[in-house]
Amino acid sequence: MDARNEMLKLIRNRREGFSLAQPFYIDPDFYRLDLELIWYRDWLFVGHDCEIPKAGGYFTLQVGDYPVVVVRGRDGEIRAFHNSCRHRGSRVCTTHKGTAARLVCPYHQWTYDLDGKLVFARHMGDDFCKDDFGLKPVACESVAGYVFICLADQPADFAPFRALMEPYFRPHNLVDAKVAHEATIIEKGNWKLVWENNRECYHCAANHPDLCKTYPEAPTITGVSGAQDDPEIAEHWARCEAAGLPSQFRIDEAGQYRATRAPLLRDAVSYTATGRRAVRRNLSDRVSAERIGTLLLYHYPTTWNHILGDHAITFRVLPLSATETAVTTKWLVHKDAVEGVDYDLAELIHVWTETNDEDRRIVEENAFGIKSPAYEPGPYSGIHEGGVMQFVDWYARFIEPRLADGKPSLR
Ligand code: 3BY
Ligand code: FES
Ligand code: FE
Repeated sequence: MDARNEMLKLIRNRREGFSLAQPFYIDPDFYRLDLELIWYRDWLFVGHDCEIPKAGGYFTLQVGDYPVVVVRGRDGEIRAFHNSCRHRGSRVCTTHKGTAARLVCPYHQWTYDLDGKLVFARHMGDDFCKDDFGLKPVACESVAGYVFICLADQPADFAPFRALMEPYFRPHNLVDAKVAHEATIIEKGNWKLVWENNRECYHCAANHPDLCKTYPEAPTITGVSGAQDDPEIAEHWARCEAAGLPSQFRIDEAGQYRATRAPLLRDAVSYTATGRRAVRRNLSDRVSAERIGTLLLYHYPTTWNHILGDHAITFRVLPLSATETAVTTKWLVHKDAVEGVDYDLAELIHVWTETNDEDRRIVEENAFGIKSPAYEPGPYSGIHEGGVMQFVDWYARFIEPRLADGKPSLR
């Protein structure tokens, strides 16, 4: 049976409330299907506007087989292109990030303007038409300081996500922030294991000693419910909303993204050992850091986020293979906050550097055990792992119709 039929069968026969069958976490053919049916079709968070504040600023990334470059044009617009030269296909931008007046291919120096137009190609003859060989565009949207791309020819409508997310994020002024630090770790586990781990705090008390000083392990915070089960959360939302900060739990119909604000323990302001702020200057001049807790956003399959009053921590997930996933974390502070004066970098990044490493170990042990021929799907906790079930349900519901839609997939 080919992988597509096998996957469809396993999705249709899966036991709800149980983890997925082994091939979803280890099989290279299932991984290709994830790439084709999810990663190459949906909106993906790639980075922040503030990372490329000036014309000519760019960053690159790799999504499966696709190298992509994201660049700010002279008109201030952020655009994305396939990072593959229209001459013979070389990668045009070869560094992780940079600044350039024009994008010059290192192979034979074909030169592209920041809007992708080919402006220079040496010795191509009189009948060569440069207009036919611009860089291929990739759909690109920017919302409240977050840049998303979509590799599909016909991307899904981005407007509903924008409408949900923007009011929550706009007050925090991330467009005007700066990245104080970024770190990428490779986790030896399938991207879905990274997400399953992220969507519960059942593991927190035993694994995250530093995070647990300020982040509540209550399933009402990480999971899918909220105020109806937890009066403290209801009170928190009411207070923040009265201060002009949208806070209630909102999730889209398909369950692909949600935003909500959550209180931290003992009114902590930041993820530090004491709960006191890590950055003296607030992220946004319009938002106090006191008693606003953390603004949580996830958008499957690429990002989860914590926005505090003094800084923000954003996460980007990119799959590398069936059994490897890159997680990039960025710590954002006010653009005028000064390291060593307004914040101590080691203190700022401590909790999430540790937490990420703790999560990496958990995910890798999970992946290790799942490889055993003795593995079989196990039951999620109805009390603590509602968020994980929600993720797996989203995945199954998202991929099933695309699998069923019949096109042959594997080369
Ligand atoms: O980053 C997070 O939000 C998740 C939630 C619980 C634990 N984990 C760190
Ligand atoms: Fe880019 Fe030749 S491949 S200039
Ligand atoms: Fe964790």
